[in-house]
This record gives sequence, C-alpha cells and structure tokens, in this order.
Amino acid sequence: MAENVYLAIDLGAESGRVIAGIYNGETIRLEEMHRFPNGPVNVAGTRRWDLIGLWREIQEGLRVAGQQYGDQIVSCGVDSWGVDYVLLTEKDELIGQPYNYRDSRTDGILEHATTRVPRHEIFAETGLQFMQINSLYQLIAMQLNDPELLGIADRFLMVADFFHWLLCGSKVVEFTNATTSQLYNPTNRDWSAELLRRFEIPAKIFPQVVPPGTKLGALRNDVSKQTGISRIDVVAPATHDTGAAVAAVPTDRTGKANWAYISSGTWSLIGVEVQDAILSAEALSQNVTNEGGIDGTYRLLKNVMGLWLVQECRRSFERQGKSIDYTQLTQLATDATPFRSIIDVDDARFLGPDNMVAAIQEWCTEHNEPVPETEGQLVRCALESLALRYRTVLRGIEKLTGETVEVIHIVGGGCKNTLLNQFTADACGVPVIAGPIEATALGNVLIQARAAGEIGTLSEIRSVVKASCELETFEPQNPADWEAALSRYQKLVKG
Ligand code: LRH
Repeated sequence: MAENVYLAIDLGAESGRVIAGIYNGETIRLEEMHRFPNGPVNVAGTRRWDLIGLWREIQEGLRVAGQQYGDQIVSCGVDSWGVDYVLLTEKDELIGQPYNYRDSRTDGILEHATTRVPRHEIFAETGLQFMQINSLYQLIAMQLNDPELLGIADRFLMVADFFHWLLCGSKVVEFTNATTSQLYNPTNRDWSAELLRRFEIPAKIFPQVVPPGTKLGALRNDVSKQTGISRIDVVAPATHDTGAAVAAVPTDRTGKANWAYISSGTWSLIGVEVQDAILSAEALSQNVTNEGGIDGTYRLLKNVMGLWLVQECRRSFERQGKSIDYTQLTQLATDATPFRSIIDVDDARFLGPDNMVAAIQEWCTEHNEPVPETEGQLVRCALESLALRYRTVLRGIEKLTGETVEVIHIVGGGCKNTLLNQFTADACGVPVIAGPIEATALGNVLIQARAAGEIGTLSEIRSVVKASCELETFEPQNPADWEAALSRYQKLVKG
C-alpha cells in the first residue's frame, strides 16, 4: 500500500522537532527531520519564549521534510505546551515578546484573582485546576502591569495556533489547548463569557474554537516557496501536547477509567480519561483539572512537577562545572541509598527557582529531612518523591471516578527513565507499561491521518500505536518499603 506522510511540528519546553509520520495503513513509523533547542530566554529579568527563532527552525524542518518526502506529504500540524499565548494587534503585529509561563509576574496573582471571583465559581465555569501559570492569571497580570498592551490586542492565539497562523493564515484556537487556559467553559463548549466579563478581559480578542482534526487551510504561498514544500494542508491536531500524547496511549481500554496515564516530560500529567468533565466539590477540593481531549473526552488529571526537578538539578550541577548526562544521573540515583530524603515535589518554590539544588536542600532543612548533598542523593530524592506523589494523586482520582486503576501507561520522553518507571509501579502497586516515548508526535500525526480519512475512531488510533511500538512492563516490587515511605510522605506533606 502507498505510504502517506504527515508532519508533526512538536514543540516542547526543552526542544522542538519536525517529525515525519509515515503511515502504511496499518502501522506508523516516525522519522525526525529536524530538532532544535527551546527554553526560557531571560530578557531583562523576565522569562520569555523566542517564538520567532522557533519559526525559523520550523521552516528549516519543513524544508528537510520536503526534500525527503516531497509529494508523499499530506499535511502538517503543530502541538505545543499549554497555557501560553500570543496577542496580535488588528494589523497582525505581535504584541511584546511572549512570556514563558514560569515568569514570576504571576506570583501572588491566584490570591488576587480569587478575591475578585471565588474559587468555586471559577471552577464551576472552567473545571480547571488552579495553577498560577494558567492563561487566565497571565492575562490578569498583564491587565495589572501592562494594561495599554492588552488594550491594543485584537487576537488571542495559543502558541500552536500562532504557528498555524504563520503556516496558513488561520486565526482560530484549537479546543484541547483552549481548555488549558482556564477561560473555557466545558459545559457550554465555548469561552467563558461570564469569567471574561467578571475579570474585565476583552471578549472580542478570543477567536472561534475548532475541534482537533480541523483542516485550517493550505500552506501560505511564501512559506511554500521558502521551504520548497508544496501547498499541503495545515491541520490542527490536538494542539495541546498532553492531549496528543494521551490520544496515543496504547491501551485497548478506551471508554473506561480503570487505567491511568502519565504523560512524562518536563511535567508529569497524571490522570484518567473520562467522558464528561467532573466539576464536583470533591474535584475542586482536590484541585484536579478537566482538560479537553479528542472525541469529546476529558482528561481528569493533575500536573505533578515532573522531571523538571531533575532537569533543573542538572543545570545546577552544570553551573558548578559538572556536566552529567541523564543516563549517568539515573545511574547515580540507582546507586544512592533508598528513601534518604523525601520532599513535596509540588511545593510552589520548585516551579521556577534560580537554583533547584538549593531549593530542594532548603525544603529538607525546613522539614527536618536529611539534606541531600550528592548528585545521586538529590536525583533519587526527586524520583522517589515523584512516585509517592503519583500514588496520592491516583488514589484521589479513583475516589472521584469510583473506578480502581489497574494499570498505568507512562508515555513521553520521561518513560526513558526506567528507574522512575519502576518506582511508579512500586509506589502505586500496579503494573506500569512504558512507551511510546514519542506519544505526542504519534498522536499529532495520527489525528492528521484521521482528518485525511485514513483512520476512524480513537480506539483505532490507539491500536495503530500499539501495533507500531515496543513497550516495556514494570511489575511492582518491595511493597513494604514503599508503604513505609508513603506514611512518612503523608506526614511530611499535608493536603
Ligand atoms: C506539558 C504541558 C502541560 C501544561 C504545561 C504548561 O508540556 O502542556 O500539560 O500544564 O505544559
């Protein structure tokens, strides 16, 4: 059978890639066309993204893909991290240098916002967990600090939508990413007019919301000329990376909530798939989130700090002149003493500290935990504490759905960390199935293949993934040690 090629432009907080998905009607294989670094850029004491730099790299990726696959390419589509956005003026000028969600201007904004509109009302409107990084709080910070910039805004686009605009001229927001903003109402299936009114954010800047799989248009002429690729379709996948990743979980349990996923990367997004958003008082008190997925599903999940902890420790070691790669770091953690120090990985101080090692040590000192000193001790502390956090989040989610989780799928780059996979199985007491590493890109291209009429249901997308990838299973071990660690964790981390 002829092979069709779909291009995923997959933007992560640490790197971006243009990836070709080559589909033969039964299985899919991925080939990386171009990879480029990404990360926060320090601009006069603020944290920003270099989106124009990313656009240059995306075009380079398209050029390489065009040379390699030419007329076989059917479409391309962008996915990226959630919550961040750009604003355009009426004349399509980019307003300011777009912010990175870890910028400190939103410190304290949650408290400010919830005195204006109570938490339970914001949750009833949006079903979203309260995190200061959400677009809502970023916009409120802008309203307070730079009202004149918000005043000249004509269009709000999330990061992936911005690149879709550059690719084909569309100015819409795709549904899965819209639901990460805390401005979208899952019941009315539209922007929350109520919240926009109460916070005095101009409703006119919010464009139409389109479902994943929407054909947005043909590649702009100038982009086609610049990259040498023909005027292929631009298709919105699930533009939220987590939405694309969960669409590509290799489960045959679609429609049930007795399996969980962890989309593991800079963040660990842990939860279950449900058919409707859960907006109960218990969901609010657990501070869980309902993010939109494909085919009207919702991801009931929580953001856990994730491998950001290790990435930032590594940066601290580098600053001390020690360059240690992730494989070496994991080995050092494997050799370190178990359960020496336990931390609350979701303490707000870990969101964007100048020095992660110092932040972890400070937490331990404050809580009378042995202070981790060596690289192995620090990374082991982060990984064990993450697994303990997974366990408490999962128990909370089971309470909300009334279903017991029997298996956990870990997908994304973080599933390369076999030590964390094992700890997760141990802490949660269920098998972990690790893979695919490239879940986000797979979800992206398979949603495009579906838009082209090559695949039908979400279950079929997942069957294609299962048939195309190698998976590894981790069985739970050492239950007594983990139970003891859990009681220690629960005493240390209240709430
Ligand atoms: C993961 C992710 C996550 C969001 C965060 C901002 O990359 O998209 O789902 O909460 O970034």
